[in-house]
Amino acid sequence: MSIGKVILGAALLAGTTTSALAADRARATLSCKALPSPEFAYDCTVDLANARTGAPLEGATIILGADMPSMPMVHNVPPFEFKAGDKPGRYQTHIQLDMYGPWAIKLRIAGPLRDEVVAVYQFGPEGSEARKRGGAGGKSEPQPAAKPGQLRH
Ligand SMILES: [Cu+2]
Repeated sequence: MSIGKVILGAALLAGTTTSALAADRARATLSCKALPSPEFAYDCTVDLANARTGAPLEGATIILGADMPSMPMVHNVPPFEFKAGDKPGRYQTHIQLDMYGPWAIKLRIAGPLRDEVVAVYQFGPEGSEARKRGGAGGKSEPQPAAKPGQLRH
């Protein structure tokens, strides 16, 4: 029994899996605007499309989860569900964070297709801004070191 055969088999399987998923991915564009009050509340819109065809995805369920990659286990933000917005493929919700800074936003999508999209956005007094992905887990971004007992909220 050759190791070569096993590796080839694994490579073929990986290739098949990748292309099958690629046909079914969603493209989600998130944009959040700060609400006048309360603090750290945002009105968020997602434009959802089939990544392969570009067609808007209607009738989807989208659940948003938020966490701070720089502060694991510190925040406990509940999930928020989007409702249909004012045009095909557009969804809308209000979310409540508890501080400004970089948030990893996870969108769990179900309905016409199933997908999970995660991206880091910088949330500030105006709204959200997509962050450029630098290496693994955004480690290239300078972050103030979080010392125990000195987390600022
Ligand atoms: Cu935090």
